[in-house]
Amino acid sequence: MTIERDSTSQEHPPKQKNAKSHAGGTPAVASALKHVMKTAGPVRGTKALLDLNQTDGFDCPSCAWPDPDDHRATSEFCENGAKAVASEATTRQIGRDFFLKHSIDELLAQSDYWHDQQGRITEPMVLHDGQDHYQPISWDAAFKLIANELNTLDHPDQATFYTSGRASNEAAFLYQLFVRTFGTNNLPDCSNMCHESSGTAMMQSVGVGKGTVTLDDIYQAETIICIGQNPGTNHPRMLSALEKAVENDAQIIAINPLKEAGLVGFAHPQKISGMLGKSTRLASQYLQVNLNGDFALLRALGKEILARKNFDTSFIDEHTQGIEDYRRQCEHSNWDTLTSISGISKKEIQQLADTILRGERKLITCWAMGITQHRNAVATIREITNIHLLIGAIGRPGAGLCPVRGHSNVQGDRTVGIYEKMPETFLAELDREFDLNCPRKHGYDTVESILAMHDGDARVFFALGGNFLQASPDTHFTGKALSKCSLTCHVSTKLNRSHLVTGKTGLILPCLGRSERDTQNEGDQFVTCENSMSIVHMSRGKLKPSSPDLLSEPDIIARLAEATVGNRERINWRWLVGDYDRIRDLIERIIPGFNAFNRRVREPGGFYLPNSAKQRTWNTPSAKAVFSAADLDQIQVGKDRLILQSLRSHDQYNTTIYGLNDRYRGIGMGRRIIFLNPKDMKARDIAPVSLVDIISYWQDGERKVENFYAIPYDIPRGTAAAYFPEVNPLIPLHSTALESNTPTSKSIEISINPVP
Ligand SMILES: Nc1nc2c(c(=O)[nH]1)N[C@H]1C(S)=C(S)[C@@H](COP(=O)(O)OP(=O)(O)OC[C@H]3O[C@@H](n4cnc5c(=O)[nH]c(N)nc54)[C@H](O)[C@@H]3O)O[C@H]1N2
Ligand SMILES: Nc1nc2c(c(=O)[nH]1)N[C@H]1C(S)=C(S)[C@@H](COP(=O)(O)OP(=O)(O)OC[C@H]3O[C@@H](n4cnc5c(=O)[nH]c(N)nc54)[C@H](O)[C@@H]3O)O[C@H]1N2
Ligand SMILES: [Mo]
Repeated sequence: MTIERDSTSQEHPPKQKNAKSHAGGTPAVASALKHVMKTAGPVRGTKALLDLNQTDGFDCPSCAWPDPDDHRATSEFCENGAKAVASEATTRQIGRDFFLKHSIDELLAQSDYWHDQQGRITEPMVLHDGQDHYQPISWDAAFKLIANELNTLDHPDQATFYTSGRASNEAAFLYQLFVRTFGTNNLPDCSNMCHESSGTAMMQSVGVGKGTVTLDDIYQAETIICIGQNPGTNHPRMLSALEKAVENDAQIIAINPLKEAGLVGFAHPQKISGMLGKSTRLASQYLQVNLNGDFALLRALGKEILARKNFDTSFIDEHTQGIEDYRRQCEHSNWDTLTSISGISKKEIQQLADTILRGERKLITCWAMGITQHRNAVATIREITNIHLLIGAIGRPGAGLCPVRGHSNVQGDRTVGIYEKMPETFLAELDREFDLNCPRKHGYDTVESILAMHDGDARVFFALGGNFLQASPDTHFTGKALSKCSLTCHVSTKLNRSHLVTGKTGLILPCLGRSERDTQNEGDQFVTCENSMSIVHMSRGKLKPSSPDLLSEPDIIARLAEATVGNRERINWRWLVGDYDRIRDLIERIIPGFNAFNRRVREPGGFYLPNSAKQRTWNTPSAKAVFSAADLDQIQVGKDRLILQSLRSHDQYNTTIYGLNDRYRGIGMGRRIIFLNPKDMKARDIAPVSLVDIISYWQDGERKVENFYAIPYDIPRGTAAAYFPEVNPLIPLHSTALESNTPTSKSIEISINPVP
């Protein structure tokens, strides 16, 4: 079985043009409309766009950046949000005929791009042991099959239940309730591969695992650092907020090994000036840091601030602990080491210090995967916090920490219990409310789930959304792990590679998408999501469901729960999903901050969940915010090796490939490419756009992917970049961030060999 088919069917070299100097503008509008009209058609497409991100419409499934509290434009979405909606609202469909026509092997030979192009899955499908085609199965039979598998395990811990971050609060709450009633905490999620490092670090430093700022803070900030993040592609609506901040005299600092167009400048696609191609300059200082050089850069910045004695003594005295150890670390570190590791000169770091120390020192730091997916990610995020603590830039207007979340409800899923290590207070509340005896043993996270499946310790894999095979590290190993299961089951909207590498039995349970009307016993329902700034708000789909046989995610979970664990005195699963207000009432009873949930979420725009660090209350053991004094810990690679990061192109949503271009980076018609520094290419005799194989190294041996086009690019020497998920086969399963166990998708030791 070959599972590592290229993500695209690329036989021709990609086209390379100059990278763009700003994001947005008319090309963004044109690209958005093209995708929507082509895939969803004028009627369905236009309706979807008019509802997108409106207070009474549905939440954009593309990212977790918040919508303005007031003054929403009729087009409160971005190019990439429109592509996500087009992909979901497509009029194309696949059902029994499609699966009868295409065998598993045929489907495996197609690219991820092709898979997404086929359309929405319309009915439940099963792949029986030994068969090479999926067949239709009734919903009842599907639930019976899963319940039977689950109930014949020796122990509930032999099943693992993944969640991708699109699930609503209602679906996620019900899901974790079912899983814990069944008897396990095996609730891995995409967050394990995403912002886990942020949550881990922030809990240690400031006692809360979420960002502490609102959009108003962004507008009021004097300095905004965007580090390890590419908002022009992944959070395009953030650019409007940054533009507004710049108009209010904020300085934006970009810290990124690549010159990303969206950080350099922005032409607002919904403003006349933007349409005419006039762009606002965003970053006033662009630091092209070495890959994984951020810790050294931040340590140097702290050293500089301490040397200037320009810190906030009263904040430090009243609110923090540990400054002495941190100061010692800064004093002992040496400028030459810090500048050579970071690749940023002392002068540039001093200029950065000048910027953040001006005015009232209202600093916000925004970060994403460029920080969280390294071995030292947790320590680096604590180092970001150190800078904020030094100048008291947290818990006051215009200042704070802003981990920019990926999936639109990944933060909400955590809030309502999707976590393999939920705290005792939460579990005790579940026990009390539902008269349960929730397991206390921590469950498997994503990497541990893969290992458990591989070792035969987990035998049933269930996924609420996502594309586990392609999103996980070490695609080959993960594929083997999944195929050792007795049952793998996916609740999905679209076909993906995870459906094709199954356990003995494979199931696909097709569900409604965000944009679609969800009708239950008591009428049409809405769901709720929590965005990156802790605003809980409603999302109501209005499009006609793409097939009458689809069920909503909450309904699927309720039926599965009923079939597996049955109703209990205090849980009537099917009754709960008759009206999602009933599920929200339960969330209100269990989770702090949700008081009057059903009333408040109906107010336009929703409501903020409380954030202790924003109030300068520190839920740490010492009740203080904690300075971190970690040792400098830098990835080292062998001679002639490079460090590779895997990132997103402009035409994809994680593993869903919308198209083959990466417009801002100047790449056309290709994904199987590797960006390299021209000098590194020359030193290896690699010609531009020639083919190379990439080999990665880890203690357990080598991994290889073949036939990537080498693209000369403005990237620090000794580093490389290629697209996720094409290079996931290179990421060793055991190469994870310390403390958060997040795969190190941004630092992979590699070498490249020209293809003879
Ligand atoms: N259109 C679209 N939107 C999305 C997604 C999508 O795939 N497509 N995915 C969603 C999800 S789940 C997430 S988590 C977010 C991801 O959003 P991002 O984190 O912006 O996504 P990546 O493409 O992984 O980009 C990582 C950025 O970090 C930089 N970087 C890499 N290594 C380092 C480093 O060592 N130091 C520094 N300073 N920078 C580094 C890279 O050059 C790149 O600019 O986006 C969300 N939104
Ligand atoms: N190398 C590398 N690997 C990475 C990363 C990286 O930067 N580099 N990033 C990591 C990150 S940040 C993340 S978040 C993960 C993402 O991991 P996942 O969340 O598992 O992956 P997605 O690609 O977002 O999932 C796409 C699938 O979700 C299904 N889907 C879409 N909408 C819905 C819906 O409404 N309901 C349901 N039930 N299903 C739906 C569709 O079938 C689609 O095929 O990947 C991680 N993997
Ligand atoms: Mo993510």
